[in-house]
This record gives sequence, C-alpha cells and structure tokens, in this order.
Amino acid sequence: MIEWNYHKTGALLTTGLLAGATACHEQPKTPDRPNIVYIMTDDHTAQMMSCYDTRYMETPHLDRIARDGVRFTNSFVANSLSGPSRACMITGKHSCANRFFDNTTCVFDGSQQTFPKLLQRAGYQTALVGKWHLESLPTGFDFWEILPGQGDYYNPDFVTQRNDTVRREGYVTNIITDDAIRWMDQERDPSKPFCLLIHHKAIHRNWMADTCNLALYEDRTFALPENFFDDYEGRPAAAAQEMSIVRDMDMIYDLKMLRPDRETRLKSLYEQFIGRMNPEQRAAWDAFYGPVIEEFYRKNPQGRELAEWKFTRYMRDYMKTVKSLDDNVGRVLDYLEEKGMLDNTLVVYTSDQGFYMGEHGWFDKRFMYEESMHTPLIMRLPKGYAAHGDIPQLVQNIDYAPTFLEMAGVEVPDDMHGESLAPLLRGEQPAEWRDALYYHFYEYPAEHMVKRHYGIRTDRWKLIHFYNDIDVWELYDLAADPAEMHNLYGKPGTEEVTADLKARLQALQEQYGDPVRFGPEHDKDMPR
Ligand code: SGN
Ligand code: CA
Repeated sequence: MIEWNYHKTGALLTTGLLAGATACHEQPKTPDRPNIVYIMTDDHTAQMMSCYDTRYMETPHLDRIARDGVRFTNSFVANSLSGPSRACMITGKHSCANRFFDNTTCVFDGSQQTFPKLLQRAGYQTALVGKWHLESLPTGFDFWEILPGQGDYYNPDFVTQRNDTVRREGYVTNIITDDAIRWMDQERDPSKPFCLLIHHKAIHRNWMADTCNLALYEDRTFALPENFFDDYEGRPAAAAQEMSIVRDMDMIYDLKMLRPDRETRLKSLYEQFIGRMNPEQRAAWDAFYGPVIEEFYRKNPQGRELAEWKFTRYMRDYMKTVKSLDDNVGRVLDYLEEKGMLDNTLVVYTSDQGFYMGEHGWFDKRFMYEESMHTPLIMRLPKGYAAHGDIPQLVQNIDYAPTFLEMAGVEVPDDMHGESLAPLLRGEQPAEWRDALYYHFYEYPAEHMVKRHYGIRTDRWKLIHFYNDIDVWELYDLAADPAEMHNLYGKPGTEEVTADLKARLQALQEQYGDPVRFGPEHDKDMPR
C-alpha cells in the first residue's frame, strides 16, 4: 500500500493498527452516543501539517489530535472543490447523486437526506458555524451561522438563522471558534449529545493572516519543489491549466504588493478586502507589508529569482494563516478537556481538499493528482475506540456521514455511497475493504481552467480520463512515480493494467450511478 505521506517523521506516531486486534481480549465498550466536533478547514493540505509532513511548518495542536488519536494516511476527496466536497460530506454521496457538481452553477437541494438531519432526528443537537458554500440556506441544524459565499478574513459578515447579515469585528478564524465555543458552552441543550460543524474560511486564497501573526516565518526560506518547473510533457490537460505560481498568481491580490501606480487583474478585489479593515488592523497590515513592498519594487526580481520570491511569499502567507487555525483548534481541544468532554467526543480535523504548494509549479487544487485529491484526516476518538496511530485503508470524504451515523447508533441509509469508518476506528481489520476510489471533477470551463475529468485510484495505480473539449487518458504508477510526471497510458506493457482499471472504473460508475461512459459523446449527460 502506498501511503500519501511524502516526508513523515517516523517517530511521531506509532503504528497502532493492531491495538484493537488482540483477538482474545474483550473489546472495550464504545460509548453509545458520543458528541461529534467536526472541524473542517478550506484548502489545508497535508504538506502544511507537521503530523503529515515535517518540511515546512509546525502545527502542535493538530499534531496533538493525531498523536492522541488516529491519522489516515490514504484519505481522499471525490471532487476537489469546496462546494462539491461539502455536498459529498454532508450527504455521504458522490456529486452525481447529490447534484452539487461545481461552485459556479449549482444550488444545493437542502430537502435531500443529510447526516445532520438524521442525527437531529435521532435526538442530537446539531450546529454549524462558518463556511457553508452550498448556496441554499442550511437545513438540519438547530443552530447555524454561516459566511456568505467565501466570506472575508477581516471583520466578516455572517448570515444568521434569522436570515439577516451581521458584520462582526475581528479575524474570521477567531470569530468562528469563539462562536462555536459559545454555542457549546451556553446555548446547546446539555441533556443531549451534540454534533458541531466548525467550518473555517481559512486558508482559502488569498491567504490573509491575522495581524498578530504577520511577522512570523519571515526568516524561513524553502527550496522549490523538484517539479516546480514541470514541462507537462504527455499531459496536455496539466499544460492547459491557469494555476501557475509564476504565470497566474496575482502580484497584488495574492502577494499583496500593492502600489498606487500598478494595476493587476485582481487589484480591486484586494482593495475591497483591505478596505474592510479597521484603522488598527490596517495600520498593522501596512506596517508589515510596507517594507516588503518597498524592497520588492526596489530589487525588481526577474526570471527564476522572481519565481523563488513568489513561492517564498506564498508559503509564508499560507503558514501565517495556518497558525491561527492551529491555535484555534487548540482552544477547542482545551475547552473540551476543561469541561471533561474529550473522552466522550469524536474530534475530526479535515479539509475540503488538498492544495498545491508549488508542486507542478501550482497553487489551487481541482486535479485528481495526489496533492489535491488527497485531504488530511485526523481524529481524536471517544473512549472505547481502540484504534491508535496510522490507518492506511483507502478512505474518502463520502465516508464521514456513515461514520458519524454509525457512531451515534443511527442506521446508515442504503443509498449512501460512503463506508462507515467506525470498524477502522474500533481497531478492526475488515477483511473486505474497498480497493479503489472514484473521482469526478466538473467545473470547466471556469477559473483556473482545469478540464473535466474522472478516474479511479487504487493503492498503486491511477487512471484518469480528461474529456469535454479534450479526450485524453492518463495512467500513473504511484509506486514508481508518486509525483505523477510520467503518463504511461498507451505505453507497451501497460495494456493489461489499463484494461483492468477501465473495467473497474466502469463498475464504479455503475455502482454510483454516474452517467459518464468514456467519451465526449456523453457530454450531453453532464450538468450544464
Ligand atoms: C475563488 C478563488 C479560486 C478558487 C475558487 C474555489 N479565486 O474563486 O482561486 O479556486 O475560489 O475555491 S479568488 O480570486 O476569488 O480568490 S474553493 O475552495 O472555494 O472551491
Ligand atoms: Ca477549498
């Protein structure tokens, strides 16, 4: 089994897979109805969590979840984009069934079955605070308070349950956490178990840190990833994207090099964002970025030097934004501990997808390639769940809904596509576990110009079909080529594995009811 785990510290986690597998011992009793605190961030990739990867930054509070609980080393999404990922998670179904295909044209049908509704019906108190991004208003929650669309980092607006919009003073990651803790502490019905979704805006583009973290990491420099200057040979869809750090990252909007006499495509959007700041926030922002801007325009780097400069600034801004997340996750853990609730609560930390930190020269996500199909998934388990350490099975974000339901003692509906992870969390080694994952990305033509594609990933192989205005297959041997640089499709010697993967891909499409059948002639079946 190949684990999505580029640079892990062997020492950090013990492989505790067998913890629950001591056959002669009685299984510890799992609690009947644990609380569920489901923390999800936006675009937080495993490269930027020290429990997965030690090259870049320290995330001590997230590491605490992994150290005390479990770390999934083969965790993936079904469609690497915010709205679609959220729809997959909340329904336990692939996009073809929940009908939320992309961020730009879809409105979530809130009358459909979701796990919060099923938990609520079973007597759980349910709440959602933060990013929602499904366009219709939330259903199935006793309490909710959401950011409109992507939300803002500074002094964000929230849409409340009364359907009014309230502007709040402060930094978004702190406010979401304050409100989540306030709900647990003062507003919920303490006689009932609860399920709380804390869904952050951070670390979404354009990576605006809290003023108190602006000065951090300024002494850090990073080597460009080996494939930063990828030539995309044999991969025309990869060549066609618009998510290159060198070419597409905006000097002002993304990298904050604001100067009155410079214009960039996204400058006015950046001005709106910083225009939301109060005088103290703005003064701290300008005090930090002013000298960086001055130095940048004075030195005027070009070519490779400019590429390195952009990559460095991107990494630092991203890390500063993660710092607030890590600290705020620590606050939630401390609160649960202080109230004596940790042992009766499932704490989940994940992201709506992974992200490129310069691999292939990119930022953003969307592709079925590893960095963006993978998503971090760590959990602290309620007492009685025996798993500890790494869980290597192939899991996907459609699995969260059935997992929460099974752990809450609620029957998992047959039409959910996901598998409950509860057996893995009990430390069992199920003889039959899925051996392949299905993926389908639809948002094209659109921002970043990643073409429509679907595919299958097994523990060793990945087969992808890019379609719509292109008809290209890609095949990767992840054991030999984890960076997915060599498209083996059509190469002599791969006939058998290709035929096998195509048959399995088609079987998955049939299983999930996805109408695609290998070819542009089927585009008419697709949404839009
Ligand atoms: C915005 C960003 C994109 C990003 C999408 C989707 N552009 O449109 O870079 O890919 O969100 O992200 S921006 O100019 O508005 O920042 S997602 O995580 O919500 O799916
Ligand atoms: Ca996202």
